[in-house]
Amino acid sequence: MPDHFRKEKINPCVKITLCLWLCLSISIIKFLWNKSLKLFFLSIQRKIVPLCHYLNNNSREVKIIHVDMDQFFAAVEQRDNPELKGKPIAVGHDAERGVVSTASYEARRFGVHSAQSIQVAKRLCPHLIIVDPHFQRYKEVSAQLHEIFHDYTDLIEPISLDEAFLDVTENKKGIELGVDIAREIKQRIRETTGLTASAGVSYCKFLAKIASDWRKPDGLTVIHPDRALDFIAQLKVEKIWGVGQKTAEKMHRMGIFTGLDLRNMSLTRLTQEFGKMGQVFYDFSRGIDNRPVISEWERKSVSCEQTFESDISENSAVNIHLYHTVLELVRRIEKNDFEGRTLTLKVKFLDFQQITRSITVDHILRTKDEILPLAKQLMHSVEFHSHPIRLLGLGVSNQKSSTAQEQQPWVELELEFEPWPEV
Ligand code: TTP
Ligand code: MG
Ligand code: MG
Repeated sequence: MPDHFRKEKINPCVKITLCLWLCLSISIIKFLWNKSLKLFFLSIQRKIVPLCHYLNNNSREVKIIHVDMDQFFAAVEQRDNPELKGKPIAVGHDAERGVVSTASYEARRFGVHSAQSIQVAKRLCPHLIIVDPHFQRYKEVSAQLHEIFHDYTDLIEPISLDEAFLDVTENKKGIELGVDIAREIKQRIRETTGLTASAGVSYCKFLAKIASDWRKPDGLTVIHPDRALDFIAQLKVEKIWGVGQKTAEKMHRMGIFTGLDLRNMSLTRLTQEFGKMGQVFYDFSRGIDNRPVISEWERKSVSCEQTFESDISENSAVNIHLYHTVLELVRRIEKNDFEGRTLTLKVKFLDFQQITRSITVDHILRTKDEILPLAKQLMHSVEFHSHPIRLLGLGVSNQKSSTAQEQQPWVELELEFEPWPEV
């Protein structure tokens, strides 16, 4: 046999060295992947995905309609009692601590608005007529609206009783233009309920919502993809989703007044100043909003959570934060018209260890006075003096009625907690 066909025996020492080298190289690649490459690819992905989605949205010509009823509770009251038509009315309980749910447009001219104290409203508008709310009627109208929406699409995301997003890209009637569907829906709402609605049409939720508010009452506004960037450029930042009073003031201090000013800010600066919302503002200012319309989205829970700048372990600090978390939770329960019977406390400690504690009662949890004592009771079971807290969350779930036997105090429960953006 010629020499070059002879198998060369590899020295066992060389074999072991090669194996060791291989293991070491794999470990180094794994380490690098975890530490930096992964972050690098993630950051690229964060930039590319919204862009692709945006382009994809445009090429598919997604059509989203946002419908919102005009002066909803007040309009129902004026419809059902013609004597109230054309008059300044506020819906709410005429009590010392009563709050305005909504005001008719006649009353809004005097500065009366939702969430204002009834007493203040009466001072602003001396002829104001206060009307008790009739929630059953508002719910009935809401059901009628949804019946109409379903004739066009099943991709409906209700936001509140008087408001919903509809994805009509593929609609049941095969109507090509979103604006034609919106016009038809408005017409049918008027015929069926005797009330007016405003609608906005665009290729994403953020713009459709702004559009429905653009020409209230009885408005219909379309923001075409080709016009979106110009439209956003002149938009006051206060109109942008997620920009509340505090954020708007901060933006003004940074010299940001319009969508164009926002677009001129770097992503780094926006995330430095606004945390997670920085990315959202960055995208919105470029007309990018890839949130889908989630059909018949039924909330299984309502929750909120807050991470503290410095960890807390003092009784007084924990009590104050618990109180504020309860207030935020109550606000969200009201906003979502949510009915749940189980309260869950979530606590994350300094070392990132996390626990949840839940308690179920036999009535629906709605008010601060109902929730705060339960939250304190749950907090009582948590040892935090030697174990400082970095995050506190509260959530309400369990919409089904529960009997006394079903009550399971102190059980652990997993809830998807929603972060609590500063708006
Ligand atoms: P909105 O749609 O915010 O307000 P609106 O329909 O009264 O007026 P607009 O024409 O500007 O849309 O809210 C819908 C209903 O939700 C409103 O009629 C009453 C209720 N609501 C409250 O109870 N409290 C509130 O703080 C708000 C904002 C609304
Ligand atoms: Mg409305
Ligand atoms: Mg609304």
